[in-house]
Amino acid sequence: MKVQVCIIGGGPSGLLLSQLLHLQGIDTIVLEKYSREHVLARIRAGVLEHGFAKLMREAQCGERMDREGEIHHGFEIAHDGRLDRVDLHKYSGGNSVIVYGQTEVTRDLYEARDRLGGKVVHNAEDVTPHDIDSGAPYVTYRDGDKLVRVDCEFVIGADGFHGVSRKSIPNDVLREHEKVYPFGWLGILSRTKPVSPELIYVKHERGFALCSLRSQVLSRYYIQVPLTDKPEDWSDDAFWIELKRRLPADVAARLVTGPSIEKSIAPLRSFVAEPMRHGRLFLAGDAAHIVPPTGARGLNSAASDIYYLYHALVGHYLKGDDSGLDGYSQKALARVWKAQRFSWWMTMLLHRFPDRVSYDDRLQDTEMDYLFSSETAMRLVSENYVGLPF
Ligand code: FAS
Ligand code: PHB
Repeated sequence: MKVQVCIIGGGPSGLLLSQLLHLQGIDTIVLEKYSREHVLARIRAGVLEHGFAKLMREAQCGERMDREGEIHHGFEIAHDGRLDRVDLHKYSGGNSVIVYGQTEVTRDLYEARDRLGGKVVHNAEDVTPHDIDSGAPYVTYRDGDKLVRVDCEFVIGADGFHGVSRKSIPNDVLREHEKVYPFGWLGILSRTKPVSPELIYVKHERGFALCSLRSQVLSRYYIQVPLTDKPEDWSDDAFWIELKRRLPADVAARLVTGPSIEKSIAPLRSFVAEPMRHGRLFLAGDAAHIVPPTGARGLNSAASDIYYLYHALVGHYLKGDDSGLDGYSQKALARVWKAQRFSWWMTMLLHRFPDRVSYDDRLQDTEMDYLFSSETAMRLVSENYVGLPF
């Protein structure tokens, strides 16, 4: 089989790029390790930057997002028993975010690929890129006992943190930068009315918490837990009791609790792999970078990679211009590192670090005081949260 662009990974990054390129007449195939059901069973991101939403609309996948997603003009931070609001709309020059789950984004992308007759292969085993530093790369995968070869001109590694693509870059070329945080997020999904119309990030002496949502009947909550905890260590009741202890009293009093329909613990890490290109292989999304979810930058960092790759490949195929491809890694990393910085800053501001000293506590208090007493600080947080320009 021969295509122009072979995309490894059928998550949001791979699907969005495949859809955008297809609409420009560029032939792609997506090779996904798991079944569609498996991919769609994942509960992940919840907040979309306005740039991501724009890209979904350009990919003809934004209709349900615009119908069912919620536009949020701000969020709140609970600290020292009180709530303060970050007015995103006012301090970002009129921008906002859309609250719409990654699961639904991925579902919309799969359905759009189906509508266009896009080639998406599920249960592709042992996907392996070959000759990526030649002009004729190819990718093999196993379909049961059959070995399939896909000849292509470019390979896109959109296969997430645990994928094969990043590992295909030679060790003497690849540089990895990582910071692992000494705690995780225990998250639950419950068919309950959200405690607040906007997100509430919580800084508390017992640990971080987050009140989020997927709709007005589906709530998403998180609490910071030690890395040694497992989801089965936490009954629903124990989770609700702990969440209430971290919320301001008036918020806790109106919290609607109910059975969890999903419960998981996500470790927190900051990670960047450089460069994001080697020969004809280009990395995008979690294959190249990971952020702690505190700043809601994970999925949104993938969006700018896809935007740059989309325009670079259109430049190559439709205009004979390779400047986008040649400049991709540097341009993508410049924005990736800004998202890393913001996610690290939000994580340092809001979490209780096991090895903290009193100086750290006072620094957190000072950061919080500065944020809510300075319009400049508010603009800085707002422009990062709604998404820096692509
Ligand atoms: P993905 O990991 O989503 O997709 C990669 C795809 O490649 C997967 O479908 C995988 O099955 C496939 N794959 C892997 N190896 C393969 C191989 N060898 N061959 C073929 N296919 C292969 N971000 C936020 O903004 N907010 C959050 O709250 C948040 N929570 C998260 C919770 C968890 C547990 C995780 C893991 C991530 C979370 N993220 C969050 C980040 C997440 O949303 C990612 O940024 C987003 O999934 C990135 O999308 P992709 O780059 O497509 O990677
Ligand atoms: C979520 O709704 O899952 C979510 C929202 C904002 C974050 C992290 C997670 O910063």
